[in-house]
Amino acid sequence: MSNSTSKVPTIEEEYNGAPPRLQDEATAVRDRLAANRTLPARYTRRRGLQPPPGMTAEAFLAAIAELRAELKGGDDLIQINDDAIDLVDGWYLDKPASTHDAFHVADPENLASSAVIFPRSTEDVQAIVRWANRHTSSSADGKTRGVPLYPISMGRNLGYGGAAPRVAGSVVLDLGRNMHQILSLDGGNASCVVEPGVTYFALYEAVERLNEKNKDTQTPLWIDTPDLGGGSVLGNAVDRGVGYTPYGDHFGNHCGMEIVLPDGSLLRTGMGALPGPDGTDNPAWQSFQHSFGPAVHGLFSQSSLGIVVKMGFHLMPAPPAHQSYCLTFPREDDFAAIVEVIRPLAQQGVLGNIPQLRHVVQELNVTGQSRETFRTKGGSGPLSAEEVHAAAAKLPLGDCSWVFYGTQYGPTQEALQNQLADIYKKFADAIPGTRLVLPEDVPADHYLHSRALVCAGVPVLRELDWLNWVPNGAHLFFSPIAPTRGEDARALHALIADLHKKYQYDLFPTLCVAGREMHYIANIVYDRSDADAKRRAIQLMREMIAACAARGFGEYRTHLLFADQVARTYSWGGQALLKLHETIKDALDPQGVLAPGRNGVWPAAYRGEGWELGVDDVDLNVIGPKKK
Ligand code: EUG
Repeated sequence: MSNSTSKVPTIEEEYNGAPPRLQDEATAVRDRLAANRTLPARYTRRRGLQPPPGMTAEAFLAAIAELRAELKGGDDLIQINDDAIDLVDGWYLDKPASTHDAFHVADPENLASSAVIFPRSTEDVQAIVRWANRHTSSSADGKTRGVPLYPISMGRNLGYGGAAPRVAGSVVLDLGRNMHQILSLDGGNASCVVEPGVTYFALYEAVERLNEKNKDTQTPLWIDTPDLGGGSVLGNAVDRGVGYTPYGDHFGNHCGMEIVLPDGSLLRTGMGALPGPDGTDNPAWQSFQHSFGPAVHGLFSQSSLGIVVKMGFHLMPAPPAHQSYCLTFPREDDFAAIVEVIRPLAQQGVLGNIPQLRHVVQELNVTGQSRETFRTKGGSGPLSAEEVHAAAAKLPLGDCSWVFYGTQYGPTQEALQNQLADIYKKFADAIPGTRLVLPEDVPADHYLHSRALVCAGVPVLRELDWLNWVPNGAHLFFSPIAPTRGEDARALHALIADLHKKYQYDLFPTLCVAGREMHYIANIVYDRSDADAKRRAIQLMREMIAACAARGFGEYRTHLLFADQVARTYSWGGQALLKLHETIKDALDPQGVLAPGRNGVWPAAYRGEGWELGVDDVDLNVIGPKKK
């Protein structure tokens, strides 16, 4: 619980806590966010317990009582979200509200769950899935469906829906609380196996201990972390999240999963499908991602086809030397040229990692100060370009328009200096006014130091500072993919910038640029207490999704409430992809118990009732089937 007089617990005290090295920083970040909150810390429910759709509260509570008896776990294993359980947004390192979306974009009760279950084991998860299939109700047109379950790992998918289920009244399976063991850490194979509740913070600490133990005999290992370290390693990977070392493709670097299928049976992917001798795990389970026959592992990422309870990952042997740096570019319209320089460098493997290209406005918000701190011209709404540049001029990087944050890895510092000189020259030749900035050139609290840690696999908390931009800060990510090409970059950026202007939002573009594609991440930061700001954020998302799709740009991931719209933009061949997703969903989960609606895929027992939210759905305070 947030309590501004107490320290954030450490990871030794609570599995969801902060690493000891970041305890004071975490406490300060939390208290700063709390000071910017004008909303009450908790909201009382107005709608009371929301049972699963089609089930009465009585039938639901009777089913829960049966499960409670079956699990023999006592009261700690199941929380019923009735009037006794307030909605608490909390903050990032609290166990984020598994009652609703802590970063609600509409009424927080619109995505409220009916109950939260905290399974202790794979067997518990199997029992819960079988229970959900036994307790059926009827859809409006008479189709049989089970209790909707919504599995989360840490529930920290903030900006994409957090811990909230897509169908209000679903039962959240909070896997993290009781399933947070690192099941294996194999220095020789450079791999690990984790449960859903293992955070980047926790895995980092464990790998550091292993490195210390083996320091005389083995190259140290790195993990790969996204921008924030509190998330689940497994959860982020199944959502196809991104990190910044050479192992930054999290799903791509997984190796082997154990999965509870929607009928409660168990599956192992990869070499784990072949039993090891005498009941052991297959010796190559964390060595080879594939098995034999049609590949199925992809079916379990961004999906509702199974609950991943164990997942293996490769770990990167630390390079002897690494060097982070930034390059600054003076003009707004240098953007396309920057992207053109990155493409060949990334394709040739000259760039060491997935760099971030950020607009200079992020130099402002990552200081953790509010927008009003930088306002000089009066008024309200987004800062003007003049205000942004005037403020940037006073910050360590000075005035510029774009900042490239890169990292090189290599055998020696000398080799890295040569690489840096080559990279700088490529940019400077194409873009007049390019400047190179090294960590020693900026103060200790500059963001470059935080990036340098992330790019060396050290998880941090720094990116939360964005949220102070407005009071009650929350955010939504808009995350389209575009080819790494100047003209596409320019077109995409123009579409997004125009719509931000129309809906009066500051535009915060961060691009993660690879050799052939780039993830354009626009972070929409809004005030959770401001109903008008929320409505504008929703309209902005809806119009960006539609306008980008019309130009061929589609999202790699999205918030729950926009998933239907995004899924339906992938419409080639008469919605061939969505049709296949539905066919597979119906075959594996005929009663639709697992995460109905997740990523836009609705089970047969929900289709045709009007659950899907489309471009015109802007009022999201109450969501549910629309009468046809
Ligand atoms: C970020 C990157 C992401 C994402 C959300 C946020 C980075 C923000 C590449 O994917 O999905 C600074």
